[in-house]
Amino acid sequence: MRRRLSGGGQRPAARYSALSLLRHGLTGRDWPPAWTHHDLAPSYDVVIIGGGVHGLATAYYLAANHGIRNVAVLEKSYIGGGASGRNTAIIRSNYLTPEGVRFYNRSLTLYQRLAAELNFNVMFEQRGHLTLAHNDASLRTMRWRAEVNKLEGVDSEVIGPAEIKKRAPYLDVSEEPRFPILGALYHPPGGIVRHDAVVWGYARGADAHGVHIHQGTTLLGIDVADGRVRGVATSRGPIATPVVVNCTAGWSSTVAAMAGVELPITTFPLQAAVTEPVKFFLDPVIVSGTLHVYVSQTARGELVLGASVDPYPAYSTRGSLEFTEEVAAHVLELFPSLADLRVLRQWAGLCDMTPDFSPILGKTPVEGFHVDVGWGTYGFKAGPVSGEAMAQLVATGETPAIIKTFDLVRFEDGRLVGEKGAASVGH
Ligand code: PYC
Repeated sequence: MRRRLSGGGQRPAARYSALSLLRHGLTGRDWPPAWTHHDLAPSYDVVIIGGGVHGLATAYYLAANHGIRNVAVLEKSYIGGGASGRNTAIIRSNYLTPEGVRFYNRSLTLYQRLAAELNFNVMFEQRGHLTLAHNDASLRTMRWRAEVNKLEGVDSEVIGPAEIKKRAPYLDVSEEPRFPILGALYHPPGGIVRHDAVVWGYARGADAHGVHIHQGTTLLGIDVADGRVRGVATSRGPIATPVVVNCTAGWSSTVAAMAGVELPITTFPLQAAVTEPVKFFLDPVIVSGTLHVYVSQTARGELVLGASVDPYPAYSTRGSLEFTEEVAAHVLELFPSLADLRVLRQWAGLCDMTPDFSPILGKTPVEGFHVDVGWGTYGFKAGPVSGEAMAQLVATGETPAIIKTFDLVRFEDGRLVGEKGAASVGH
């Protein structure tokens, strides 16, 4: 049975004692819901489309930072069921452009304090991040990134094979591989987070502040009249609202088209896989752009493996044998001793790629219709900063400085923010 949380803005966690946690954990009974079910209200001050990390963070910061609580988050499936639950949860801020570094670093700072802010363990482990260079061109880009990072106060440096070996002893740094490792961009603050926990933490926090989270609610249309948003049509009925924030991934251009806004986005699947768990041996996240692969080890011991986006635009979230074969071959070039490890699962998420590999954030030509989209393969790490900035935009009507450069009109003005060089892998 679903129960309404009492106490208005009271945080649900405050109602647990250590003893009740133990009782719930052992019996599995009577867990109070972390967020509540609501009927659809006829109107909201703000409607957010997409119940992933971006949508829920925006809702949370609207309520927590600006006192705007009459907010609905519409999610057509279950929260975190889209790109937020399908990424490899890598957090880092070692980007290439000063704007990108500043932006992602604010997110990393928010991630560092997120567990305390939400009173929810998001399991952020800052175990370091190594981007390997296998040729002179990559080494040059790593040096470039390291210098931009340092200028922005971000801890990043290029290290050689001996230092790499100390940080990841099982990596093959010998001369033997087809692509020997010449060096790496080492980024100590980088790491991994538990993506479900981030989504659930924001959802619980937003709910405790009075936000309505509507799962199983599909957006059918956006009502625009005289150049401004009036409301939305949903599978559960219409809602009147002056503000709609598009926080979707995969369907961002479809949603924008409902408001008559065209986005320069192409959608590609990005696959990932997880192996059986093994004893802990890998501290940092390892990325190789040349081999198109990234590897991290979870607290449970599984290896999480990822690669480039699929080579064709699609909306499929199915895995492919080509991916498994390629990712396995490339991981084994880096870690030959993993040859007997079994892949347990693979999946795909959808990535909305923009021409410059930077997101699109802010206002659109339709008044009241805002976008937080175009994340390509960088979305999850940007959830907190995007939520914070989009909430500020909605609350004040002013675009915050930290996202100004990522506006939609940059594609008309030719002000691209090229971040392809900071991709985990070549896309
Ligand atoms: O940008 O760190 C990243 C990343 C990892 C997987 C996909 N993108």
